[in-house]
Amino acid sequence: MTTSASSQACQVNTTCPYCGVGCGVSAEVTDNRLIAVSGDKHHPANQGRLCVKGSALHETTDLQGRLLQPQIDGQPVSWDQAIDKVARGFQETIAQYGPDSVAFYLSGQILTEDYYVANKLMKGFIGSANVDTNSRLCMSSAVAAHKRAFGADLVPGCYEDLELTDLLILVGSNTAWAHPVVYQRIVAAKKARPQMKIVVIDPRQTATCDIADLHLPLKHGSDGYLFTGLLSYLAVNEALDSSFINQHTEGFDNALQAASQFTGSVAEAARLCGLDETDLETLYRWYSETEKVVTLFSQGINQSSSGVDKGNAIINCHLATGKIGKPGAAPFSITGQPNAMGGREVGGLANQLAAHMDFSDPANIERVKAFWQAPHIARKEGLKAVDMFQAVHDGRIKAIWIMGTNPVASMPDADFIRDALQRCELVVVSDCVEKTDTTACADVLLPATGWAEKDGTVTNSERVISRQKGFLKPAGNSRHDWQIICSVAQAMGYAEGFPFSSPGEIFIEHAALSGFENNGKRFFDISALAELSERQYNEMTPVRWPQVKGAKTNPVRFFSDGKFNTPSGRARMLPVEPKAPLNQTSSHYPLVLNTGRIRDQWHTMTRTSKAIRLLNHIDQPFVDLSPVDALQYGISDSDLIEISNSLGRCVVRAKVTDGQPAGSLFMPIHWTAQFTSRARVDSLIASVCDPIAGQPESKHAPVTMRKLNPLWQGILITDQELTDLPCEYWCKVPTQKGFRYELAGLELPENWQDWLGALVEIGDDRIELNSSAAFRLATFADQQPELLFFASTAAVAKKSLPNSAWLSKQFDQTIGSAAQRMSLLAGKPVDNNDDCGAVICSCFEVGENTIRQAISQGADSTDKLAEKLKCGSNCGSCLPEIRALLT
Ligand SMILES: Nc1nc2c(c(=O)[nH]1)N[C@H]1C(S)=C(S)[C@@H](COP(=O)(O)OP(=O)(O)OC[C@H]3O[C@@H](n4cnc5c(=O)[nH]c(N)nc54)[C@H](O)[C@@H]3O)O[C@H]1N2
Ligand SMILES: Nc1nc2c(c(=O)[nH]1)N[C@H]1C(S)=C(S)[C@@H](COP(=O)(O)OP(=O)(O)OC[C@H]3O[C@@H](n4cnc5c(=O)[nH]c(N)nc54)[C@H](O)[C@@H]3O)O[C@H]1N2
Ligand code: SF4
Ligand SMILES: [Mo]
Repeated sequence: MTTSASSQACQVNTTCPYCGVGCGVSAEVTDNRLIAVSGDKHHPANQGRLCVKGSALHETTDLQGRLLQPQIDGQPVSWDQAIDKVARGFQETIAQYGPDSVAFYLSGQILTEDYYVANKLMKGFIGSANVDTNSRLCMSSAVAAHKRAFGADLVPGCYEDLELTDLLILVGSNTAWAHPVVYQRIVAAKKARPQMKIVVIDPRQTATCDIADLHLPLKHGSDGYLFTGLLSYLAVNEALDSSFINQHTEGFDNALQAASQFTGSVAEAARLCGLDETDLETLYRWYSETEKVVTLFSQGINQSSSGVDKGNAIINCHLATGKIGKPGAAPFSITGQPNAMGGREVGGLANQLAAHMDFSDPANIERVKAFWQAPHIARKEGLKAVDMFQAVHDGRIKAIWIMGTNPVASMPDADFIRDALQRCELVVVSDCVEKTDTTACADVLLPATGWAEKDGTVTNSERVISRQKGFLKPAGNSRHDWQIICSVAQAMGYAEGFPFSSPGEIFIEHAALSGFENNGKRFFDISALAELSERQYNEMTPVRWPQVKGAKTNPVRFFSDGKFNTPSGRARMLPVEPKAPLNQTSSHYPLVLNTGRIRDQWHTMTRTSKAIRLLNHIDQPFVDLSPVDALQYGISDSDLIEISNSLGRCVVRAKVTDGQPAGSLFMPIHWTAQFTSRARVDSLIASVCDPIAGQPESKHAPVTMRKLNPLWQGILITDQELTDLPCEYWCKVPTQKGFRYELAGLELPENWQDWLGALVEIGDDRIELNSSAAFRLATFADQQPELLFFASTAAVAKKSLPNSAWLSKQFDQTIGSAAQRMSLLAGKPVDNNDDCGAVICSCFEVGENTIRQAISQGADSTDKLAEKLKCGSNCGSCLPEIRALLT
């Protein structure tokens, strides 16, 4: 931390709390306020870059909506009361029903130190392994594939490999939107070495395809066939590395036999994947001809009922060709959350014990027990997320503590999850936000400090451990997650195991455990960091593990020496029998629903929705569908669409796009009941899981759709935060000074004013316009708009409703003159050039119309557009869309 002489201003180096790229952030702080952020030039992950979400961090740290005080049954209480309630609740449940009647459900977004104490409390002191995390929904297939192949959950490579490689295969990963800074690094590498080939494997044509030499839009869930097909091809075409196979692997024959049995020829593999044979052969040929290959995979692989096998099918190909452990050559599972890796290192999954030790070896259990001096060590695996909530639903688990995750929105069969929590005797939720779909089900709410307030470490996708720094005071009465857990542990009588007074003390114990009786047996070893003083911990710069005590050097890449973390030291190749997704389409549910992320929002939007400009890019829940399906179902752009199956029903806007294959829909995961009437996408996802990993098949749900025919549509802008509006569709969009609600109804209100009056107070200083087809009303206080309401019957809505972005701007302005008032009521800008269109570049708020205009005036490249409008020149996330406009 460097403090300037003049005031309280200082610069703090910390880490971004969003994705697993793990970018270093320089925060400029003055008087306990975060003024600005920039990329940390010295951080190895981003070298100064930030994406649009990272660049907007300083717009998300205000206290609006924060949970600031503990609550029991909705009433504010003191910390002592809250801790006592949780500790007694857990103790009494355990006393009556045993340790497996309680559970913790954690998150890849809490810090390593938080994770460590939660895991220690449950597995060493309560005596159950019912600790699972949202990483189950995210990384557990990759974890299991790593353990099967390498003997431990090890990511062999690092980001540099993505730049050094000659063939980069991005499979089931929309890197451009989900890992934007890694994507920027890839774009720069491709620019410097255009001969480097990039292949995207994804049923949809995503923004990531923008830089691809080849896009393979395979059939949903068919990746297993693609990679067993590749292994067969490599064998047939003599592209194997026999000496690597012989010296460093086992199981090759079985793996190849299975591959040949299911996908013996390119033609067969192409047929099973629904791909053009020539295209598939191109990929196979490139793979066999290229020494340096990286296969980067993400949720399109992991979130599958056979995700572990898919991971191993990918790894098999790298092992069979020796393309691993070398610069520019590796299978690369990229992590989603900022600290899913840290959680995995701690052992915070129900089938792990601690520090890369699991329950399969009794010696592990004794070792951890001795190290922790644990009074009640867990001796068997606990319940994985889906099974855990099933047990909550049927009453086997009676008390659950949820920390840093929003399962009522993000778990499959989300309505069942809500139901489970409503039945549960004791639901404790730690969150930094007061109102979420999950906090709504809590008996006890514990206010956690948020990013900028909390202190500890996170590990990113390339095994780099970085410090997150608490540079703002804890908001209200919030406390750090590790502190809350330690207080509960102490109140349960376990003070001796939880004596920690700082995250540094916890980290040092975690580091020591990783080295305890290790002697090279466990590759996860950060024992050198157990020597850090409190000061060194606080000043720690990013460091990649392993960090073995006494080692002269620590490897950047694993397996460079051909040694794996298995008993034989060899990597295991697995026989993979590819499988289709478990739930198939039918005549009732003929469409496949695919789900995932958008560029500017983070998960359930509790934080990113605070940065207004992040809602400029996409502000409402939507479904992407192909022009073919649009025609067949009679759907046009922005129509209101109902997507449903036997589990649930969602209502969203249609987006017709060429990038979407026929028969397949795509919905974002972000919108919850806090933001819209009905778009929790997980209410449509069945809880079918991979049998080994327990990871749900979140990318594949058979559904049907129909167009809804609203009788009216409207826009309401007010400073009041509303939910459950009385109409078929509403969507809340935070604006600078209030909230805009996009509305649509299937029934026409008898009287607009009454309808509105039931929701909000209507002031006296008002202007209005009332006709049979439209109703408009604006109220003012001191020349400031207080309420804006525009509603029209469907027949005229398209023409008569004003542009939402323009109307939002009016709400934030002084409307002084009569002319301005009339223009507002007319719903039209005085100057028509005011409409810049949908925002493309969120960093500089540049709209589509502005960009189109500049293009027509001769700015015919992204560089020229950047020079003229600055668009695309900061984080670069919007470059794919700008390029699309240029063509
Ligand atoms: N902006 C933003 N970034 C994020 C997040 C966020 O919420 N917002 N979340 C973070 C987290 S936790 C995670 S886990 C990562 C996820 O990062 P990604 O996995 O890259 O993101 P997703 O959008 O979930 O899915 C990736 C792609 O998988 C494709 N896919 C679906 N089915 C299949 C299939 O059968 N085969 C193949 N090959 N592809 C398929 C989808 O079409 C989608 O384009 O993103 C992280 N980054
Ligand atoms: N259909 C479908 N479902 C999916 C996915 C998909 O692709 N498709 N993706 C899955 C994946 S990969 C993931 S990772 C999950 C993500 O899903 P969730 O984890 O449920 O989503 P978040 O919104 O990140 O939830 C984090 C919560 O923790 C709070 N929080 C933030 N920081 C802290 C903190 O420091 N301490 C505490 N105590 N609370 C904090 C936030 O306010 C928020 O309420 O969704 C999964 N669900
Ligand atoms: S890529 Fe963006 S969201 Fe991910 S860590 Fe970097 S700045 Fe944060
Ligand atoms: Mo994730």
